[in-house]
Amino acid sequence: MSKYIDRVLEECRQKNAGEPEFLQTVEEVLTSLAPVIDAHPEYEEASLLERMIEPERVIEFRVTWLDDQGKYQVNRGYRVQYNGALGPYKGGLRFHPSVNLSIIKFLGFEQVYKDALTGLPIGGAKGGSDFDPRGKSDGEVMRFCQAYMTELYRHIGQDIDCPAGDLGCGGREIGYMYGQYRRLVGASEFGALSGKAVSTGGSIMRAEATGFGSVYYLVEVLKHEGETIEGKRLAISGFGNVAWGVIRKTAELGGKVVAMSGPDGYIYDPDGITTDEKIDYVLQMRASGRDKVQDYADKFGCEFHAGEKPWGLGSDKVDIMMPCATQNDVNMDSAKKIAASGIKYYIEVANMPTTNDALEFLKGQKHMVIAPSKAVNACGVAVSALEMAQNAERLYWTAEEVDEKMHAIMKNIYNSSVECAERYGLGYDLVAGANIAGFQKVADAMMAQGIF
Ligand code: 2IT
Repeated sequence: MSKYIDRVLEECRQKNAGEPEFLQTVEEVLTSLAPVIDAHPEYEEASLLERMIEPERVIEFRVTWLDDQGKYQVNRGYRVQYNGALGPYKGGLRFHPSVNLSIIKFLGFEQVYKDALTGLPIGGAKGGSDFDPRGKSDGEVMRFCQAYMTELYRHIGQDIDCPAGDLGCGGREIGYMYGQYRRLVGASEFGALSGKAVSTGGSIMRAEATGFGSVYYLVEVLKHEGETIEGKRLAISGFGNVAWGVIRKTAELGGKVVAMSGPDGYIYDPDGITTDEKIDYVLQMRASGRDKVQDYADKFGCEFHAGEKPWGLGSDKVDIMMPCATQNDVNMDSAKKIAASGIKYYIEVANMPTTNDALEFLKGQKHMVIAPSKAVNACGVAVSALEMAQNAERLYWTAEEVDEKMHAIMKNIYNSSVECAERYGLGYDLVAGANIAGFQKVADAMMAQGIF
């Protein structure tokens, strides 16, 4: 590996010792860039990697709100404006008790290269709070969102930074935040937030985009192997918005999700989650706030495996595994089970769902095809950028128009990843290919813009 990368990684470890998730993603991305760095000595002269791993700006703030008992509650808010070389900062807000600076920096770093892969004019950012939306009343969520935006509004704007949702932050939260933003700036500036309701400047298909786009990417992977999604059986983790999109699009294209997990275990439904009733029930389970996937097994009378993940299922039951929950869902133990199961396709969907050792191990399995989340899940942010475009021209596009663009963007991400890996002699390596394709776009823009 390039000495330059080694040196930058070592400095990064020293400077950010308490940030394991952030170090994990920096290591994963930088180690895959060796052939590009070797081919471009000018990057080292320009200290490009040192600049890329340092966020342009980190904003941390107090969020004080009143709960239903009239008590003051204090949370910590973040916005990391990571890299604006390609356009206004863009990326979601995560509301979850696990949120800390390491998690927001890891998500922000990933977002820079994901956003670059979409080919759209957006930089990368991420934000959020350690606020836990579970068990909160609607009024409490609204007051939290208003308090969060009361600080954040001065840092964002349609040409500056456009946040959207992530875990724990969906249409309802974006609506409350947009309302507060509009009151504070005194203008209808739709492009300052994406993931809005279609009635107030949102793009049709934004809610479906991440899950649908992941399946469009999967279709390209299968095509490369001379296969189609018809009849394929999927195991996924998670049952949030992204999982729901994967389930729906897979069913529409003739495949079926047969296993799905939550914090309590996983369900196995050999008939698949394919009917409208079952697919809608996934949404209801999420909205209930119970966080229990067992409810599905109880309702539809299928197997439930308490305390287990679906990664141990064999190739007699599953063809494709797609982690759709959260980071580090698949560790070395799970990866060994996945490799031993005989399944061929491991398609990451959630941001960084695989630990670095597990990812390396899976990449080493010659019978498997591995696809990385920053390419697979990029359609969510891509449709957010399309929402910004619609807002800028004060028009709404039809579902067909948006879907056509989604298809084209995902095909282009897949193709450019394949091309980049081949160009640097790496063969069919979708993981390194995506990192290189994203990196190259950001690197070109940064080099062109001079020192900053
Ligand atoms: O991880 C992601 O790409 C997102 N949370 C979506 C970001 C966005 O700006 O739509």
